[in-house]
Amino acid sequence: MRTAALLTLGVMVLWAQGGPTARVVDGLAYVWIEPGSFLRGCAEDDSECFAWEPPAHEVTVQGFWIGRTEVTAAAYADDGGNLPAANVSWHAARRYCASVGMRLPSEAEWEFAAKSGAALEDVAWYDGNSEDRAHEVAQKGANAYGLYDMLGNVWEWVEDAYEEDAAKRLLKGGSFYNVARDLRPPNRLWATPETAHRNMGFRCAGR
Ligand SMILES: [Ca+2]
Repeated sequence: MRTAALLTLGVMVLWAQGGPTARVVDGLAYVWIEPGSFLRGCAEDDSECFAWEPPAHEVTVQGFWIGRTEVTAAAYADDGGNLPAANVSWHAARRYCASVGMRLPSEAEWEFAAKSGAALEDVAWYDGNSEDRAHEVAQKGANAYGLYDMLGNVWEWVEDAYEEDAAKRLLKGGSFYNVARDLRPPNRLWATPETAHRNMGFRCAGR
């Protein structure tokens, strides 16, 4: 593969044939997700759906960048190394993403990028294996897009408000203290945008 690197204003972009595929912002790697359509929400053959999951419906997303890992404590506050930044409110997560020229992913983008194709045990820290604590990012296997910890470790804020309560914002993916069912990509948690908790973090996205 033909590659070249460009380092400008702290943003490094790696090109493969056809265009950029990965770049580094604020020390964190971002992966380009090609546009596509998928069946979002609770699939008809999924017996584990929760009542708050939207029914399956086809959604098309444009191409976008998304963090290869959750934002780390080192990137967020230069403290805590490769543990995910946690205890971060939706407002603070949004401010951080904006400060590095990115934004929070939409719920649809996040769900599209959460394809796993692997056994949960291989890709996620959750109630069954985490010892009730967050782990350094990228210690488990990557998902089909090369993204780490989309499922489990810390819940991840997305941009969207909860349709049933517009004052709340959504979180995705479950965390180190959730059971396997909670980690299913269509599941969601909602909280006021001021909420901060040790199992809530985020990753950034952009175009
Ligand atoms: Ca996560």
